[in-house]
Amino acid sequence: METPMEKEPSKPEEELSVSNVSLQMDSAEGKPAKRRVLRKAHGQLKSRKKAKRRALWEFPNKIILFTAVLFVIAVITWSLLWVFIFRIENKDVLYFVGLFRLANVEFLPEYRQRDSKEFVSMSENIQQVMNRVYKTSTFSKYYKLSIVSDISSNNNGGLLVHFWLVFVVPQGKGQTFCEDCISAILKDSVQTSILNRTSVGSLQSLAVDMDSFVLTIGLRSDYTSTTGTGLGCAYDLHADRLGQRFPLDVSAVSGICHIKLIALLGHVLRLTIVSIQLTADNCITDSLTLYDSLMPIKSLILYQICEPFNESLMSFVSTNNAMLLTLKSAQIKLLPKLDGYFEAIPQEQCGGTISTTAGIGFEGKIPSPHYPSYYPPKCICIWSFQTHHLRLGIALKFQNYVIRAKTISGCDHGWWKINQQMYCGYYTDHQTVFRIASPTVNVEFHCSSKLSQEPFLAEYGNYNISLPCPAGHFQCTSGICIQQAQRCDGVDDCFDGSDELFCAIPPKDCNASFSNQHNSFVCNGVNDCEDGRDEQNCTESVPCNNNSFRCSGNICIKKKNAKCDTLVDCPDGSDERSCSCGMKTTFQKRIIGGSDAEESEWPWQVSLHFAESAYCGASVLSKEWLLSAAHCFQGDILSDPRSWTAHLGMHVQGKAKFVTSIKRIIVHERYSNNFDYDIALLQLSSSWVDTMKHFIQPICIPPAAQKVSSGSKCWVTGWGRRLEADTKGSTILQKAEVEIIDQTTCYSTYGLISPRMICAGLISGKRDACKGDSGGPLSCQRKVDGKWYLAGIVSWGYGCGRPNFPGVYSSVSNFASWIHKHLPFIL
Ligand code: 4AZ
Repeated sequence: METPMEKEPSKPEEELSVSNVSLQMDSAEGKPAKRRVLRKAHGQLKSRKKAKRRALWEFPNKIILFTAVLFVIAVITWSLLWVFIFRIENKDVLYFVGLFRLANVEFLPEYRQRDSKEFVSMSENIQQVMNRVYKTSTFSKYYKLSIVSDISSNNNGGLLVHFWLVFVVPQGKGQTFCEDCISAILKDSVQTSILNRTSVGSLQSLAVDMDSFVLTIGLRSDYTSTTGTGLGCAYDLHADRLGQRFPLDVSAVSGICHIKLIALLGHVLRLTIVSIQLTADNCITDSLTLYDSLMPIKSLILYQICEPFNESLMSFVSTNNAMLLTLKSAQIKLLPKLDGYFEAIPQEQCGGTISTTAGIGFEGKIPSPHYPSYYPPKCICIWSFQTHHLRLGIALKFQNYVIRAKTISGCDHGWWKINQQMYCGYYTDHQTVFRIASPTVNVEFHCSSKLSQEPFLAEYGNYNISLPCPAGHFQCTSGICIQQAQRCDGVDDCFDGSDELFCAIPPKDCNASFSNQHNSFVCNGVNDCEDGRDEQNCTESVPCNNNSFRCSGNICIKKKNAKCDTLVDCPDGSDERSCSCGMKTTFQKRIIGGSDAEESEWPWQVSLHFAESAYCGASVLSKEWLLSAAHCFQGDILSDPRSWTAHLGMHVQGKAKFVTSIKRIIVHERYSNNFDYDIALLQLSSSWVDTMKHFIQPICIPPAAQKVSSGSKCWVTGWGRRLEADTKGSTILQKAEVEIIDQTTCYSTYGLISPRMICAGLISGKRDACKGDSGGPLSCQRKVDGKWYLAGIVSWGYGCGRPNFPGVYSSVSNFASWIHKHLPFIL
């Protein structure tokens, strides 16, 4: 290797390039060479050094040096940024909020003041105990602090301690911090008292009521405003006099308002909402949430309102002497406004002993707890009835509720124990009668939902056990009695379809006069005659009677079945307002890793047959429209609507209650064979009619802003293959509960996940959609109103039920405006 020092000094440009300098200095093998150079160039060294220094500052070297300096500065800045900013941002802060009851401490009014010495000393004591517990736990290195945010009185004695726990965890480690794990640590530290075998344990010297312990994950915004560490609007309001209504007129001044309501000790709170203005259509950014505690504890939500209303009063009752309202809004210009009042009311005992009179008929009423308010969770009412004769039983008549035998799926709207038999309660849109054929009847009602529930009022009375309905009457499945003449007249007089079952429908005669023909034919919203004569003259104003429909504004139109037939018949459109979706009817008599569905359990499920074979699934949106996956109709042959039939109200494959051909297929204009925009609307050639409503129901379309959160549970249904290796689909409709998987995890599996796709399944595999399920529904139930909505459409996936490869669905909320553009009347 030739070294630069061996070159003539007369060529300084070559010699003094930066690379040459570095070669001279760094080369270990260059040592003998260096010596040689030193020997050779001995007398020239001084002058060369000078030349070198001069040359170093010449223009090209200046640039190189400048670049090197810049590079060093950039490296240092990056390291500092990484240490001080990114490393901090790569951490998540998790907030947990909870409460427990201290049984051995009496409440002092001073505890209401956070700066009082009583509050400070009690909270410091509790915080120290919690610090000790979490600092010695497996989560010690993530534990940051605990804060006692409130100490309040409690109707059952002792006091309630409300607290926050804060953990700082590296990003992605959050999953290990489940609510149950964090609460188990504190609970385990409380040694259950063995001596008196009560559920009171001791946390150091504090007697903690273990049954009172609740803890859930909380929001940062709630943490900052309830601990006074951030901005936000907060009120503490007291109902400290009985029989007085305290007005509530709140406008949120910033994104979130916390309003604590506290009643006189020994009483509960009733909040009445007169009106509420909320602007957006999703519960995350805009909502009024009522909590059954002083802190925003998720598991103690009583009710959540996410839409504006000012039509009728709604009132809610707490189970203790406190309630928290949070009013949230994303809007800056239009702040939410709440108008109502609250009051302290006595705790109510429901139930009683009732001896009926000798006569037949309804004679009294039993209400839900705190009627007409929404009834709170955790209640038991026991009524004991005694009739005067062995031949008389007890009948209970409800306007909006039905009692049915308990099934394996839980009772979410109250459960009933009637003469040792278990039943579930459900809300309906019609009257029902429940009869107990015994002169001695014991009725227990248990509130079973965590949320407040709509009130009910049951009328009770005697009935003749051997003749439940008067002579000349028919007993519907709903229990109500209708006149025999109303059977098989094409009108659902029972409201459950039972009077129209097993009826021979007279042939339709398009040439005869329509005045005395069967009701399911004339003015039913479907053109049964080719020229549509059966649907003409249906909407003219007529006198209101049994054969007309009453629009709002007291106008009656000739078309009897105008309500919710997706055709606007009333001049003011009132016949198409408040139509239901996402409701499972009361008339209820493969998928991988699923089980057989019950008949009518998924009334929006459709099987699409191509050339007479089951090919895809779909969901009912209205009497005339279905929603499915675009890829089912890919290519010239599959895109021809004439090759398809839709099978609705079906349980066993091939045995549908209603079959029709397809009139039109609307595939999303951006669908291009890669599963993105995998959505299509199908128009039916003929509509299903109201008498089928017990088997066929539309599902709700989620609003654009309603995103289904990861971890929530939904159901996928279909007649597709039950195993990846199967060669044909299932005969009975299958259902499987699947979990929504977060977008990042799914993306890390597939990579190809667009914002219009959501993933669901189990990380362990096993529960999934498979071939033949495509186009079918991923149905989720909304907590607020119990309605079912279509979160996804079965689209694709790698195999079926494989571990780490969840099913991929089209995210329906992303297509809300596309669907509404085509079907403006859909809910
Ligand atoms: C299909 O071919 C299909 N595991 C649907 C869903 C999935 C796989 C295949 C997801 O219809």
